[in-house]
Amino acid sequence: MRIYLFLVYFFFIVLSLFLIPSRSETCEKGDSRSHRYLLYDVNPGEGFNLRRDVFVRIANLARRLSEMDNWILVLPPWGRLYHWKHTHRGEYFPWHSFFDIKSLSKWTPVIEFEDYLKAEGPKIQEVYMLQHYVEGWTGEWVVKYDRRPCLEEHNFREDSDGSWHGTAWGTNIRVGNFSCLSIQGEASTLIPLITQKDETRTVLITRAETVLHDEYGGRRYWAARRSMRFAKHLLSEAARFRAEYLHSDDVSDKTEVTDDWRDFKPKHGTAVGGPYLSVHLRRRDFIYARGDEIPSLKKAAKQMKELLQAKELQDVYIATDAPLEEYVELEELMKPYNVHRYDPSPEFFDQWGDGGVAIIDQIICAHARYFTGSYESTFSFRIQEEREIMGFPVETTFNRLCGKKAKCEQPAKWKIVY
Ligand code: GFB
Repeated sequence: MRIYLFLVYFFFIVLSLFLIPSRSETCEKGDSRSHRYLLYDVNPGEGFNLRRDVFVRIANLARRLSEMDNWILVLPPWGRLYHWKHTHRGEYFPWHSFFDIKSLSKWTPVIEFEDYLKAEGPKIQEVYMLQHYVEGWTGEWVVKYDRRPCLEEHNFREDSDGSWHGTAWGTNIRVGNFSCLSIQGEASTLIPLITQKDETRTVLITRAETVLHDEYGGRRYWAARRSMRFAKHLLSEAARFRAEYLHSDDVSDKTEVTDDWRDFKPKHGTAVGGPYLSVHLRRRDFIYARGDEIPSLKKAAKQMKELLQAKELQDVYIATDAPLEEYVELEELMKPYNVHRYDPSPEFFDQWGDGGVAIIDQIICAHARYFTGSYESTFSFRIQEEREIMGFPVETTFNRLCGKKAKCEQPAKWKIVY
């Protein structure tokens, strides 16, 4: 009898293992009303690659929230940025235009803004616009935030019933509460505020660049960064160019990656790179903003030639925002070496815009045997990170062109950690 009871008990235990869904299954298949959404935005004046850095900060906040409850990060569409002169006002690129959404979701659950609108409609319960303290940092560093009068203009207006309305990424939205928040702290400093009311399911943080990284250069920083893989259509267009003009492919360059970034942890020195030098030469506003640190075209060409000679290479790929006439001048100065740049077809440009071209430039620079960038450019920093992720020797990555200043400090080596 005892044996019989034991067998019945055992049968029910095994059955329950099959019938009770796992936590991840309940999250994925759960009613969307049980989801909570974190939206964020960045100061309109910030460029593409600082925005990518802010994503890492907020992805790590979202990850912490998703460990506590069913939070999903909503990806802010890419509109016309200051440098994106070919992108029309009112035109928005969803994240899958540039990045691999599945890959991002392996770090923290994400959805596009258009899918948020489908799930929730054009409304958000709480909007916080972040700002610094008007009095600046006083005394020693303490982590804090306070609701304060707004220091800057914003596009949210209060209605007679105490609710608000405004626009987000070209969509009119209704807002429950809007407030300005002076903050001194990291992204996770916002957790108590975001989670303070159980009934709050949708929160938008604007000016998200105001908060710092929780651990810049740490494991979580790199995990979020590694999840930021480029969209496959951009990777294959860059691969086509590399094969056609630079004798470069992932097998011979030793830059093959696994499908899932979580399994990919190469050692420094694994990647070799294609037989070309790559250069990110930032021009335009940098000539005024970082004058002494940005070389003249002549000085840039001299440094590139020295590198080509030292590395015994014949080809240089130049990623630059320089106007065409400057690039033509550079080609002349670089003779007899072969100079390459990515010149998008009108179809490519129509479909993926300035952002698509910037990413193709970054992918090609990231796969070179040796890379050198521009002083304090976030465009160059993201290329350096890409090379760290692929396992290039450190000395082939953290380099920059020198300007007219005699002292030319090379970039800090932010090495990958797993
Ligand atoms: O990416 P980003 O923030 O880097 O801004 P910085 C530079 C923008 O210029 C990119 C274009 O998004 C591109 O649209 N750009 C720059 C390039 N270099 C290249 C290139 O090699 N190829 C292509 N295709 N496009 C910050 C600005 O720039 O510099 C700030 O974001 C401010 O607004 C600051 O101006 C001084 O960090 O280089």
